[in-house]
Amino acid sequence: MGFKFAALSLITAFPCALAHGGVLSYLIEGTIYKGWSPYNTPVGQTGIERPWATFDPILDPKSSQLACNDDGTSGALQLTATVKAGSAITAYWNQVWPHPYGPMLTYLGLCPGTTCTGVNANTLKWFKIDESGLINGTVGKGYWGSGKMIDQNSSWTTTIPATVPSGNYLLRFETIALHSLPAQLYPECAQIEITGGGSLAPTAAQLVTFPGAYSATDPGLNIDIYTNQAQVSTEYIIPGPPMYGASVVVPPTSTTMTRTSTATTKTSTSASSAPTGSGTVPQYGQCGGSGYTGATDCKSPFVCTISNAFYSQCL
Ligand SMILES: *[C@@H]1O[C@H](CO)[C@@H](O)[C@H](O)[C@H]1NC(C)=O
Ligand SMILES: *[C@@H]1O[C@H](CO)[C@@H](O)[C@H](O)[C@H]1NC(C)=O
Ligand SMILES: [Cu+2]
Repeated sequence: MGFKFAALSLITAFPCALAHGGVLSYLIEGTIYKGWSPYNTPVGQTGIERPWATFDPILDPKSSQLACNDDGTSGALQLTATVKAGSAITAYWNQVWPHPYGPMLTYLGLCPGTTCTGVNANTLKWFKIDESGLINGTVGKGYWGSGKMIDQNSSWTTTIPATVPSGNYLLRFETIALHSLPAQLYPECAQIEITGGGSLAPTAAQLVTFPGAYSATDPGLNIDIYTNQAQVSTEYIIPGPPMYGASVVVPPTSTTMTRTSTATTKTSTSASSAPTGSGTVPQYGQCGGSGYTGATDCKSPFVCTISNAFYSQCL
């Protein structure tokens, strides 16, 4: 894919088929769950991941495959993992994931009824529970969520927010590669049942469909990382809706930022009286959260907003 682009040959040193892939397994509370193996026979395959057919990326953001890859329907021996709200899930991509430029995103879609098995992923409303875009440096030369994924043994760990209502969900991990245009989208889905959940439902603005959530003209997808401008720009807008849980607005001071664990259970949407405008963190950039030590002041007119205990962003 994309080998006609001159710049790509500098980055991709191995054949196309090896340069793509997807999520092959999951780790949930100490248990490893098999994903899907697209190049093995489907007969007898059993796991929590929805089946998918090839390592190739999806290049059309309006493709029906964007929900759970091709074809993303339940397998004959489909399993569902039980996960306690507030616990972590790690997804493992094929080693070594080759594309270090682009964001990581994780979504949940609530299934109607008592199981996701048989539910068409295109009918779900999805909300974003985790995202990582340009972490530092510039668009052209910086450190991205997907670079961090590679550094983490080609894996990504997402915490299911404790506030998410219990129920059956499709969990959609996605990595987007920006080394060529059009952008390469790599989504896969797993079936999980969340137990012990909270009562904070996503807002209408946080809910999207796949396809529907993205467009080829989104600034986070229609982006050329090889331009001169990209070598100096530090702004990147992650595609998709605002993050789930980002409804509590707090002043961007470090003392307030540490109070995230209590704030996430509130549903207040009252506007902050915090000053804005003097900061450096762009829209959707991280500005706080447990363990975060970077810049906390948002660019005008954005306000540092808690997503969860580990993440606040400028909205
Ligand atoms: C970017 O972040 C990574 C990981 O935190 C770090 O290793 C690297 O030194 C940072 N680079 C810059 C330019 O700050
Ligand atoms: C790295 O990922 C592989 C799966 O791709 C897994 O089997 C292995 O245990 C992981 N290694 C570590 C140190 O986590
Ligand atoms: Cu690839």
